[in-house]
Parts: sequence; C-alpha cells; structure tokens
Amino acid sequence: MSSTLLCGRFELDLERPLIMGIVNVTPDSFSDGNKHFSADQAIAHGRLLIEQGADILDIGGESTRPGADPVPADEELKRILPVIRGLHDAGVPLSIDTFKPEVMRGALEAGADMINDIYALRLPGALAAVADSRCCVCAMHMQGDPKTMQQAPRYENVMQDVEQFLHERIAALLEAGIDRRRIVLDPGFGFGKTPQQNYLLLRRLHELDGQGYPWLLGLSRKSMIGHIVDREPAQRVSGSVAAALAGLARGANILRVHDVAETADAVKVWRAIEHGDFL
Ligand code: 9MG
Repeated sequence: MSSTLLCGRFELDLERPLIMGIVNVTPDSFSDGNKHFSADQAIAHGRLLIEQGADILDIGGESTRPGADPVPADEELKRILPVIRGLHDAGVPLSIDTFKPEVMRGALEAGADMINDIYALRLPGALAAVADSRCCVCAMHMQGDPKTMQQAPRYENVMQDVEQFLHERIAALLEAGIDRRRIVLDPGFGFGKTPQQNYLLLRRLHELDGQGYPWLLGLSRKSMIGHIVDREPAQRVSGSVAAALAGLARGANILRVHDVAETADAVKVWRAIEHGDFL
C-alpha cells in the first residue's frame, strides 16, 4: 500500500490511523437529529471536531440511513456549499458524502478535497465528475439502495461478493484515469447487510483483498452496534469505539466517526500498545 493518500489540496500520511469526523447538514440524520442542520451550526460543529482530533471532515447534505428519502441535487448543494466555504480554510481535507455527479462537480468547484460515494461512482457521469480533479475518492460496497437495502440482504458469500464488487470498482476508477493514490475502499457496514454479515466482514477484514488500497470504515453508532448493546444511536459511543479499534487491528486506515474526541483518545492508547507510539 502507498503510505500517502492524495486528497485534493492535501497529501495524507497513512502511517497512522486517520479520523474522519461526520458533519451532517440534514434535518433527518439518524443519530444527531437536526442538531447540525443550519450551515452555521454545521461549520461550528466541523471546527469542534477538528479541535477534537479530526483529520478529515465528511460533509453530507442527504441522509444515507436505511429508509431515508432522496433529496434533489439543488437542495443538497444548497445545504453543503456554505459549509464547504465556511470550512475551506480550517486546515483539514473536506470530504463530501454524495453520489450525485452534479453535487460532486459543485462541491469540487467550491474546493472540496474528497468524494465519499456510497454508490462507488456507479451513477452515470460520476466517474467523469471526479476524474479530472485531484480529489480522493472513497468507493464503498452497498447492496441495493438506501431506501430498501435492509429489507432482505442476500449473498452467496458476503466476503467474496464484497471483494469482487470492490475489484470491479477499482478497475473502473483506474480505467477512468484516476491515480491509484487517490483511491480508498470501504466494505460498507450496514449497507445491505445483516448484523451477522456486518460482524463477519469486520472480523475477517484482514482477509479481504483490498489490492493494497487503504480501508475506510464507517461503524459509528450504526445499528450493528445497537444490535449488540441495545441502545439508541447517541448512546452507542463505547460500542462504536470498540468496533473501530477492532477495525484498526485488522488493517483499517481511516475511521468515519461521529464521536471524534472519544475515538481519538482510544486510537492513541491503541497505538501506544500496538506500536509503542508515545506522543
Ligand atoms: C455516508 N456514509 C454513511 N455510512 C458510511 C460508511 O460506512 N462508509 C462511508 N464511506 N460512508 C458512509
């Protein structure tokens, strides 16, 4: 694996785990209600996450939680553009959680550094929207779409299916001319997977062939955590941190999280144990 990730204006060192803090600009985000819905609130929240240790911010204007309703591209842009502008000089790469090519183009023009696409750039025009920029791209596995994906997830072999899908997406990204140092992979926890399938993927993450690309994991506050601890999303912090550390132990590079301060502390202790890394 290359130890450097090209990410728009930034080159990120992958020698240590990176924390991606979640900034939702949606009224219906599953785990923080409408708390960060106004642009000013989202910007303030983004700055707080950076103070707490976020290395990247992931800004989203459309909820991807199971069953969420779609948002038109113009509304999504209206939500995220002021936030991109407000955080542009905050010192960390800005990732945009979107699958719409029109939103990708608008976000990149406004200065975004990364596109985090739950459809792995499968929509017509998505590859072209990112190809000529310097942005990093996250290609995530998802079965189905957010509206229906949790109704009846089905796999012959979830490990093989996820791996094959990601290999196909890597080939498509490279074919579109995207530098391999700009690519990140994600198994897509909770996206068309039962709790059993999610935990199998996490337990065996190190056996997935990611062809040397960095892994990004999104486990934070998800229903797979709730399935074990039987708590509401905001009370799933400890469970999420435990899952994040299990991911790191199996080779994850970037953790997408709501609870940056708690995750950052846990990662520091984990690194001190595993790598003798005392800051
Ligand atoms: C937007 N979003 C929600 N969950 C996610 C996950 O697990 N991975 C990525 N890359 N994005 C996610």
